[in-house]
Amino acid sequence: MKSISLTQFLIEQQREGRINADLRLLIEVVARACKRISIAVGKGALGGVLGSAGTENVQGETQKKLDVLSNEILLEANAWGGHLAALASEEMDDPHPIPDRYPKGEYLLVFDPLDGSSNIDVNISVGTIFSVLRCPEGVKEPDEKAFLQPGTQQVAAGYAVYGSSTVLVLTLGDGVYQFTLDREQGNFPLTHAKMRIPEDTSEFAINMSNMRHWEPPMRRYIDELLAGKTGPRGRDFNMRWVASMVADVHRILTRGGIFIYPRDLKDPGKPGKLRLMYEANPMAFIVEQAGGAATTGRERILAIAPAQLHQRVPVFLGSKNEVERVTAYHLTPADRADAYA
Ligand code: P6P
Repeated sequence: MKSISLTQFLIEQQREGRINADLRLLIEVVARACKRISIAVGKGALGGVLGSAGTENVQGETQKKLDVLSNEILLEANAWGGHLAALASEEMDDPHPIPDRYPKGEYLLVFDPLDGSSNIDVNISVGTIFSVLRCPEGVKEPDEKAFLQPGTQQVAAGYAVYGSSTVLVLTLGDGVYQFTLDREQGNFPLTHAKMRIPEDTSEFAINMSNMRHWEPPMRRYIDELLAGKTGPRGRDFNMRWVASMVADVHRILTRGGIFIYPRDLKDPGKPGKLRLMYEANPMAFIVEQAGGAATTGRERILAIAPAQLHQRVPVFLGSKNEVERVTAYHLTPADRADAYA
């Protein structure tokens, strides 16, 4: 059966009253920006955009040239359409206003323009993550406070993975859809509809080098997985870690698994590495829409009331039964550690 394009999918969603014209335009503009980023990333060393930009972002991380370029592509693509009130990005300290020469719209777009960018120079998949919120009623000049809404307020979320193929994964609140870039036509045909994450899995994703810094429930959970057939789980597990959240999450969306970036005691003041507004929230929305679960180990990610635009949280997401198990371990008082055997 001939698949429909992203444009036709969005028009049908609008006809069904699920989205309005501005949100349709927003998604199409972001998809076109992701296509441009895919082209830039795909040039690799030939594009003259590998390596460091010689600058740091608000996270104190060295920016890659492609981080800066991807951010600029998304800002430029979203400036003129009249669908946004403001934008915010991992790469910018503060929200970015829509230039006065253009009309403003009702939506806020917050994004990580190039997630996993430390992998660019070694040709490992990277991606773009985005989240769409409504601008609060009556707010004409949205500041950081306008963005500080719990993840349950998202009207859309998605990511692109620039890998062996370029895929765009999207939820509008009624299931998860995957579109694959047709490089000859330049469009995004729908290739997977209503994606579901298996509730059980034997595959986990975590950076094991931080093990000595983990909290006890985290140690317990991973030790049990590593014990495999000989341990309390009674079966062997497999491990993957791409160090690009988009790539790990896309694998989990496609075949199941659990992705974990826990808080660790290496830096007790830091609640985790990943950022709530433009990594954890959009991915949690997508994962829950696909039948998975997403917590901080102690609470549902989408329920968190954000305090800062760039705040970090621990992330446990993926196959529902595994996320529930490891969350239960974190919520079980230490003296009853065997309670969830
Ligand atoms: P580590 C990439 O920098 C990122 O933000 C996520 O995409 C990825 O999951 C994580 O950090 C990798 O972190 O500590 O393993 O390099």
